[in-house]
Amino acid sequence: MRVLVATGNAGKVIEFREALERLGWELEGLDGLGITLPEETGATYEENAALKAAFVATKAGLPALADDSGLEVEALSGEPGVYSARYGNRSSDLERNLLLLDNLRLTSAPRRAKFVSVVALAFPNGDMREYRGEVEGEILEGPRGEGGFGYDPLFLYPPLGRTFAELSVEEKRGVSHRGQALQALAEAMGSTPVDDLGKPA
Ligand code: ITT
Repeated sequence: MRVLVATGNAGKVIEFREALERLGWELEGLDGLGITLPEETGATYEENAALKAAFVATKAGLPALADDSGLEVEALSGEPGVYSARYGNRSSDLERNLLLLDNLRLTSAPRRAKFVSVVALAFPNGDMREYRGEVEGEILEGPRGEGGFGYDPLFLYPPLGRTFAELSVEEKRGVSHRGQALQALAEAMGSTPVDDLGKPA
């Protein structure tokens, strides 16, 4: 089955491909299709993931996968959360990481945080399935590691004693928010005959 990956984030594409390889789907990016993702006007991860996946599935006439995700930091009342990609209107991962560290310097509260991911699979007939994953960790006082993307270098995963940027794609998938959401999707899809996909569940 051909499935479009409705994201402009190259890091997410790598994680989608690695996690869903076993389904045997042909995962394709949006390059060359002339499709621009819609503005994320939703107030929740679920709304934004559905918005992106449904928009692309309808435009392209193919099933489409999207992820909406974010980092929720306890000492910052859950910020940046659903606005993680636009935190402080900063335009790069590095600037957003520096802003997060600055904002945390002002507080002595514990640096507990969680990543949340909602993965949506939309079909051109309007059918939609969504899967959610969450993982808890701590925000370090400085970056560690070269892998991953976004806030990964600041996110310590205590059971492994490493940041997400210090894990391989496979290791990150085994414990991460997105890995969990994609695992739930793969289990549900793996047991669904291809002919039944796209029909309301
Ligand atoms: P698309 O909307 O095109 O998929 P995006 O990067 O804008 O890409 P989101 O709107 O879902 O995606 O924003 C999620 C942000 O949360 C992302 O840009 C990162 O800053 C952060 N984030 C989410 N998952 C992450 C992860 O696994 N590792 C590090 N940062 C992550």
